[in-house]
Amino acid sequence: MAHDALSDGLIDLLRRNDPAMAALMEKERQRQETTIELIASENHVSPAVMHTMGSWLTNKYAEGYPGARYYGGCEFHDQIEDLARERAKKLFGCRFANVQPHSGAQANMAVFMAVLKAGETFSSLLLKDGGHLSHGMSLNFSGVYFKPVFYPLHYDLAHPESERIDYDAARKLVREHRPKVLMCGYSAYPRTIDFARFRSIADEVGALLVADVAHIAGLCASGVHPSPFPHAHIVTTTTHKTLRGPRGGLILTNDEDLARKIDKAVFPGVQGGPLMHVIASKAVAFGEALRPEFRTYCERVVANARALAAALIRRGFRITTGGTDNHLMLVDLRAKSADLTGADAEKWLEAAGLICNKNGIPNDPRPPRVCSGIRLGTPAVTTRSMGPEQMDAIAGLIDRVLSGGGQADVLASVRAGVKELCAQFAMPGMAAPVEV
Ligand code: DSN
Repeated sequence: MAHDALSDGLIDLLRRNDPAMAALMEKERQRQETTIELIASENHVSPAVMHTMGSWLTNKYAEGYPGARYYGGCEFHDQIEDLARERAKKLFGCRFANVQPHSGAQANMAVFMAVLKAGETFSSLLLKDGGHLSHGMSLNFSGVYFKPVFYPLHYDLAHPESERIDYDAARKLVREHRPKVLMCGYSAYPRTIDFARFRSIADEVGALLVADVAHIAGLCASGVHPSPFPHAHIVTTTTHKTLRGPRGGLILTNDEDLARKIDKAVFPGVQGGPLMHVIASKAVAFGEALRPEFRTYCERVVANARALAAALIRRGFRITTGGTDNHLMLVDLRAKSADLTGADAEKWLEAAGLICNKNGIPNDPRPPRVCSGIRLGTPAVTTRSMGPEQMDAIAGLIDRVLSGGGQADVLASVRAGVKELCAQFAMPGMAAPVEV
């Protein structure tokens, strides 16, 4: 399979300089090309985003911010970071952007450092309900150094809002515990987030509303999911999920005082030198996301998620909350077979070339390493130009694997079907799709 010239050039270079690494990288490229990526937090970046990261910009230290660095030689790095900041602000419609966080967790860490003191209380959703490690998990900095109080979902399957955020319970909890920060935004929640409602809850106790939109950032930026602004005081995100940029983090706000505190918390608070090659790549990705075709992409991501959820429901699977409003869904495998676990499903699907992650479902009776669900997302398959027809085909392949109980002949036959589908829908940077 032919690839963009820079990728092929890199492999040629490594074959001469580091054959062991060349071989591993070629294997990983082939794995990505010949499997269907359904991990909701992953995507395939454009060659421009990818190769900007692999550039001479990695050579430079640029501690500080544009116009106030601690190293010489930063003239063009100042302009690169300014370009990234300006594009981020335009994309999300806000006044201040910090593009330096190395990851979403570090963006959250900087926000905690900017607005909370150790031991202070904040409110968020539990990891097992769809939250995130950095939203108060007991082993994470957020749970070790701060005091989380968790608001619940509706857990009663007979309730019309079952498995969705229980906003009334969140209000009650916030009134009782008076947290300094109220967090919303999740890593396994398939429904629209009501940012205005969360802001009204935060305002009752003078809390800051922090929206971590890492998963839905692309959808928010393109207007396919409502924007966290003007409701959230602070917005954090990663740049590599639906936003389809390089692996990294970003913090946004409209408040000048908060912006100052956030800048200080990122550097020198929790980070040293910024990754300028990644910041440049963020700028390229933001530029791509500002184009009208990015909105079309995000609309197709959501349409594909709905099509995949509906196709799985038709085949006897239960999707938590009954469907999805965004790019992801949680499949409760017990409706298909009481014995089926998320761990087995992930393993069998991977063997068949369908890549996803096991995920607990709300009120899951099994421990997290086993669990009863899988999380599926459509950002990557949509980047490969797949549509609703392919979502139906993928649901059929998933059903064959999971109904086959991991049988080797079924896995081999589905693997062949997956390869056939992948050959028709190229990853960015691959040669044009080939007819099979
Ligand atoms: N680990 C990411 C996810 O898969 O959702 C969140 O950071």
